[in-house]
Amino acid sequence: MHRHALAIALAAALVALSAACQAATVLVTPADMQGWAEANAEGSVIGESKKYPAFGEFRADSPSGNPLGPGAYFMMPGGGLDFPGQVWLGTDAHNGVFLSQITRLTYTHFTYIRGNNPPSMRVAQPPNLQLMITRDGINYRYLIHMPWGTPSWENGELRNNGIGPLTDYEVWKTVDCMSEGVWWDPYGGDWGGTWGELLQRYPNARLQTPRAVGNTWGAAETLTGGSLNFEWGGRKVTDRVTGAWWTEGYHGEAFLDNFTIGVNGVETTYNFEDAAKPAVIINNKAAGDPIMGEAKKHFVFTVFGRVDFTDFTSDTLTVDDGSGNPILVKAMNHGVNPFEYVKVTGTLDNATTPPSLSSTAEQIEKLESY
Ligand SMILES: [Ca+2]
Repeated sequence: MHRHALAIALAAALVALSAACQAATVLVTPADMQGWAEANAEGSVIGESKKYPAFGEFRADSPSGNPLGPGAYFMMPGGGLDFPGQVWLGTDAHNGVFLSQITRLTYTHFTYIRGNNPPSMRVAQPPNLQLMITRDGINYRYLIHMPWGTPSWENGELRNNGIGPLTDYEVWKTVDCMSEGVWWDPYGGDWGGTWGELLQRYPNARLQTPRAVGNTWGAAETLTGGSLNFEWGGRKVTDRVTGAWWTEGYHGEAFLDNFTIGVNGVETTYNFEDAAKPAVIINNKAAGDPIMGEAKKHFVFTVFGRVDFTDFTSDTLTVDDGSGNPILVKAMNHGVNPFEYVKVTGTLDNATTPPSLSSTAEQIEKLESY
């Protein structure tokens, strides 16, 4: 696309943009955190003056295949064998929600295999979801979800010192915290179990703002001050339940995105990006242009076309604007049918064949006529 055409398209897109929204998808950027907070703590080794910096940041780009790409939240906990570095991204927006009201807890991560000590040893867990709750309005508990590993029981207690399956590294993986992995309750007698078992254990538990901002192990604190956090990097070096916890994120690197929480069936999805991206209208042919490799970091795109039967499922559809250059649209429960004309806005992945657009049902508009 010529620069001139891009400018015209941008102007048109800004008009179209103002008509959109009432979104169940919330854009989270450094300029508008929507209640999320970042925090990190450097790692250290007793007797060493050297520190092991940990950091997290919103990035414009992330590896191909991110359902809400290209931007995402990058996490790097660093090292520090005695006090491992930590990266936190959390919110208190759901304070007061009962666990029994939660109907969905999913997120997507891309975790590099390298890390640990030696570096050839892979990190044991991806960035994981952690919840501060009260079980009765008084007593706090802290719940840590561990997606990876094969849990086993010893003397009625959970053990989970496994690591992720090779197929789960360096690809975008969506974790369903209510059906996968194990919830660990380290402040409640080192118990672990499934989400269903957790609800039986704490039937009246609800998310609760921590007592203080901090990361003291065993205290009702989180480093973001929020009750719902993603945290990566072991805060406790070794635990009798999990084994060597420091291996979880030690010297690891990962991207995090696409967190969805459902409360009584009402779902909110958080899209982590470095900045709000204006929408640009393009024809389908332009989606395959090499310039899109750069442009996709700065814009979302709107395409038009007729839906055909190619790769048609409840979550995917293909649009063709008549140019013979189809675009695959990925949108959960999109609700459109073959032969309908649609206008779709989303994030572009030009590295796929055909190019693909990650979108949502609310970003798809059916057109009366073309
Ligand atoms: Ca994103």
